[in-house]
Amino acid sequence: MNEVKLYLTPLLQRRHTLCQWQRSLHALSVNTFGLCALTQVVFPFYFFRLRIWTASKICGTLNMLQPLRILFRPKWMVSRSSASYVSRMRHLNKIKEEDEACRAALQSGNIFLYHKLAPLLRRTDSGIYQLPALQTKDVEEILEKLGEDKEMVKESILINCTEQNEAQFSFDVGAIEQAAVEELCRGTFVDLRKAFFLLRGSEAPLVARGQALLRWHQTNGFCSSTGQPTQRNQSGSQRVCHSSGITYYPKMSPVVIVLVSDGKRCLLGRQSTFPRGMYSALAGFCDIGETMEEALRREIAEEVGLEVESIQYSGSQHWPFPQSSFMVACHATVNPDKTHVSVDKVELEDARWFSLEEVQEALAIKAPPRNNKGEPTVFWVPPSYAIANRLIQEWANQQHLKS
Ligand SMILES: *[C@@H]1O[C@H](CO)[C@@H](O)[C@H](O)[C@H]1NC(C)=O
Ligand SMILES: CC(=O)N[C@H]1CO[C@H](CO)[C@@H](O)[C@@H]1O
Repeated sequence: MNEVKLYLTPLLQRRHTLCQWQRSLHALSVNTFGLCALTQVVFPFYFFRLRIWTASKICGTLNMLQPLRILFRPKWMVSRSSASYVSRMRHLNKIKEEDEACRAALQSGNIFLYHKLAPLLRRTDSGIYQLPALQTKDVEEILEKLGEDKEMVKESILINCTEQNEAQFSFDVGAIEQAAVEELCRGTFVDLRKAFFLLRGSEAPLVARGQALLRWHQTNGFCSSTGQPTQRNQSGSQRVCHSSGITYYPKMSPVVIVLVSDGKRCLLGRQSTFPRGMYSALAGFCDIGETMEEALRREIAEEVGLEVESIQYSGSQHWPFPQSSFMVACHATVNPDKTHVSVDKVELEDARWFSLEEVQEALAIKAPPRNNKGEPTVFWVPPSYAIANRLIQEWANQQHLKS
């Protein structure tokens, strides 16, 4: 079990990037398979990492060795906090799976309210927006005040649990008049895109996950095989059709997002639906049966007519717009002698190469520029909460180090 602790260390000791986190999970899942019970959360990453492993083979031995580095972490890095992470994940898994445990957790848990999928935000006196965590009994009281059945609160869906092991749920009050709930809760229901801009740090992934789960339940009420209604379990981690026996799990669509570089410049594109002046890394859905690397090469060939030479994995992110996507972010390079871009105008409005200076200027813009009529269009990139921003930032840092 010492080994297990060792692998968990990089995950818990410091605030690691998601990339490193997944790398750790990979080492954990490959090397301790059978030793420790892997949770449902780990499994998808296990398979996912195997694919990245393949990707790193393509890229060369350097990347391949990355998971191995974790094996050689010094002993002193083993921290006490690993126990609390494990117990937290086990607790979360228990309330996910066991209806009775989930009902009990709901009684003492926190609820985030949504109205037709728009989360409730509250503005503090200092002008900061927060995601108010309501107690279950408060929500029951609100329902009663508005003449609704307080038992409705049982429809809440488990999203996560806090570091203090308090369960967090999301609950959509879309059937009730919006203004009445807002008044009682001293908050406002805000469209998720706007909420993403207003919220800071860790609240954005939480609010996105809460919305994604609510949406999934709202759109998966019937079995696609028999047409019969499906029944959820208490936590909302699955829905079952009792006449066909099919179990449905919340889904994400895998999307690969890639920043292409020719060594000196990076390639950014825009769709006609993007806000004026905004360019981003190229992205596309993975086709069924494709590996991530295949999807990436195909998308770049299709969209801009370039052939990718090497791929490097950067990180991943759940992206709630327009629906749940699993964004896998990579850097890719092309041959500096073969950089002619031919844009597929059906997919993209424009795509072109940008210099480091241009990119640095765009990264310095912290809010969408006004771009009033008549003014020249300002080039800008997606905000920091989007993984595209992180790719662009990483590329700029790397270029900076090179020069
Ligand atoms: C879930 O909670 C843990 C802390 O218990 C946190 O580290 C993690 O980021 C949370 N996940 C989301 C999607 O908010
Ligand atoms: C009511 C219901 O369907 N509960 C199910 C919730 O999910 C667990 C497994 O994850 C099942 O064992 C329960 O029967």
